[in-house]
Amino acid sequence: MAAEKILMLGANGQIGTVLARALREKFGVESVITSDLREPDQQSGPHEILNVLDSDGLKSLIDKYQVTQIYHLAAILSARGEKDPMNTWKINMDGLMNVLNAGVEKKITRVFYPSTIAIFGPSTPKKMTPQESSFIPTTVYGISKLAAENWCNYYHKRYGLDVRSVRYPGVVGWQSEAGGGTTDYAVEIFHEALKHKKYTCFLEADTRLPMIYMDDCIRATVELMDAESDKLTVRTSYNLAGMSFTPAELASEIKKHIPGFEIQYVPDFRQAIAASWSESIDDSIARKDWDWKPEFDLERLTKDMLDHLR
Ligand code: AKB
Repeated sequence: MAAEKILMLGANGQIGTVLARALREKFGVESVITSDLREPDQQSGPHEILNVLDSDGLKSLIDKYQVTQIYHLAAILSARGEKDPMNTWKINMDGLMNVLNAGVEKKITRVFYPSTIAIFGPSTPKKMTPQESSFIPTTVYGISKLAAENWCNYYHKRYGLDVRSVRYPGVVGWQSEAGGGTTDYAVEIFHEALKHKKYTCFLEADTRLPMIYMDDCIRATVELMDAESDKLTVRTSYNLAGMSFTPAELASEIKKHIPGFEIQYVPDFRQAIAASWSESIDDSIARKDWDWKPEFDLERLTKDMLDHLR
C-alpha cells in the first residue's frame, strides 16, 4: 500500500476535492498527485496542470511520479454537457481513451472511473433499477458514460487493465460545490437555505432521484479500489445506492432545522433530464462483491450538511 502513487485527473471538481484529501490521509500527502486545468482553490499536496486531452502530458506525469494508480474524474456533466454536445463527447470520451491507453502502456495497476445514474433512460425500470437493463440515455453525458463503461469492460477483458467503476447517484456534500449537473439542486438548496431562508428549485417538487452523501460516496470509492480483484464480478460499472428523495422531501427535512425556510419550484430543461433517470437503485451486487453498505439517510445527511455549513 505504502508504495502506491496515485494520479487524480479532474481533481478540482466536487468529488475530486474531497477524494484527494481522503486518499492523502490514507496513502500520504506526497503519494497523491492531483491534476486539473487550473490550480485548486486550496492546495493540499502536489498538483499539476493537465488537460485530459493531452495524452503525452498524461504519460509524462505518469513517468515523472512513477504513478501506479489513476483516478479519472474529469468530465462534463449532464446539464452543462447539453450546451455543447460535441465538446462533451470529445472531453468525456477522448479523456477516457487517453487514460485507458496510458494505463495499458505504462502498466498502471488500478484505474478508477466514475459512471453515473445518467446512463439510465426512459426505458430503464425506474424503481430499484437493476444492474443490467435497457439503457438508452437522453443526454450526451449519459451516452458518453455508457460507452465508457463498455470501454472499461473491454480494456479489462482484452488487456487485463484493472479498471473499477461505480455509477454515482447525485452526490451531496458540504465540502465542495456541485457544478453542471442535474442533481446540483440538492447541494445549492443548503447554501441558499442558510443564506436567504429560501430556494428556487429547477426541478419539480416530486422528482425522486437517487442520491448519496459525500462521506458514503468517498467510502464506496475507496472500498471498491481496496477490494480484491477476483471478487469483482462487474467490470462495466457497479450500481451504487445511498438514498432517494424528492426536492419536497428535502425541503421539509431542512424546515425541521430552519423553520422559516421556503421553497418554490421553477422547473427548467433539467426537469426532463431528471425525469428520464431512475428513482431508486438495486445495488445488491456491490453489497455482495465488496460489502458495500451506505450509512447516511436523508435525516442524517440534512443534519450533517447544516452542522458543517453553519
Ligand atoms: C449530474 O447530475 O449530472 C451528476 C450525475 C448524476 O452524474 N450529478
